[in-house]
Amino acid sequence: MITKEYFEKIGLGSILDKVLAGERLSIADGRTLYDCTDLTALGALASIVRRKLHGNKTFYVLNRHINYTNICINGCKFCAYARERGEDGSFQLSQNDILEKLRSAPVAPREIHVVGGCHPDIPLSFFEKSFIAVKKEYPQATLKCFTAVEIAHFAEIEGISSKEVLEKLRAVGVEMLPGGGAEIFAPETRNKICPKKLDGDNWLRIHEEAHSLGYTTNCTMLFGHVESVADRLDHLDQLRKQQDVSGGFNCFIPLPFLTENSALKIDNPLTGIDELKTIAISRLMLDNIPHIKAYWVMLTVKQAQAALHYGADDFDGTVVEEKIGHMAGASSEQALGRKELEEMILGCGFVPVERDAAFNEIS
Ligand code: V47
Ligand code: SF4
Repeated sequence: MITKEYFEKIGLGSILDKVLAGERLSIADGRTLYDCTDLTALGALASIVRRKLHGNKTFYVLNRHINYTNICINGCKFCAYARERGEDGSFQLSQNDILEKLRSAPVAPREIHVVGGCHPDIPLSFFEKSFIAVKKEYPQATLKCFTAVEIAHFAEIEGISSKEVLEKLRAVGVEMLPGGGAEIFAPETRNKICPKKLDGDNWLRIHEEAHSLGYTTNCTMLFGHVESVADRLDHLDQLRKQQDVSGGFNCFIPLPFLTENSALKIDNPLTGIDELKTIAISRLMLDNIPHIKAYWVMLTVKQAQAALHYGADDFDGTVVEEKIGHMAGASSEQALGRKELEEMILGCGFVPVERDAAFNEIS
């Protein structure tokens, strides 16, 4: 048991007081947490928040990822997934391919997570038609489709506003946006890793528009590349400020940068300790976002299990087939079954709870 005296001794006494009182931590507090070398103490602090919100529960969902194309015009420097049109390894799914992938899932998914590259000419109407067909076959599934980056891309190629894109997608049953594309908001750093991508202000604007139309959305941060600790804290601060205004973020996913197949080379790649530290600090800084996801695909299953003791309360789900992380060199499995997910969560001392896409518990 870590005592108040111990937190005082390691310089975290006032932060402990704030956490116990439910007060917002400042960016300076975030810096103090990053400077702390006692990982166990950070895990204990994050677990106070995690247990206050979710007790002993750890959530998972029966989901299916669909990556519809890897042809992309953005050329982000960290990305090992994207290809040029016609390049070896490029792919583009048809409506039938999408349906066949769903039919081949071992269990009917409750959440269908659709993301891909910014393809120069797949029209929005292709997705409108495809989603109508998907909803007809899987009415119980929530469609969680397209990052804000893809929404902006559709707006551009269709010559309409991002809000109109969101309205059209809502009309065919899309209810959630995944959190990808946020990367790191700080403009100078963002320019170094993804100069052509939608900027941070517009990423946040599109999520605000989605929230105003009744979507719930997720948010992410890609860390462990060329960003500084100040960039990470700025990113978390911008997310929680946006949440104060529009309130629709449900879950934050910290994404550790996988370097193996990436053209972006890093002198000091992330350690497992940096990963857990950032997960714990995310839980502590994001006081108004209910869930923190331990995304086992990028973290590895073992590190995702450890993350449950560092503030994470969600294990994502079955996934079934994933390309973005695996093309970058992820060593994790392609899919996990319900039983495996439950056993992994139980093995860490938590209670597995099946959820739907919106985190409603399924009894
Ligand atoms: O936006 C790309 C990241 C994201 C690499 O909302 C990389 O529930 C690490 O956002 N190393 C897509 N990360 C994945 C994503 C996501 C995943 C699971 C659940 C949810 C959700 C969202 O993957 C991209 C980018 O930030 N990414 N390349 C890489 N080499
Ligand atoms: Fe395209 Fe996304 Fe890869 Fe960037 S991260 S190149 S937007 S697929």
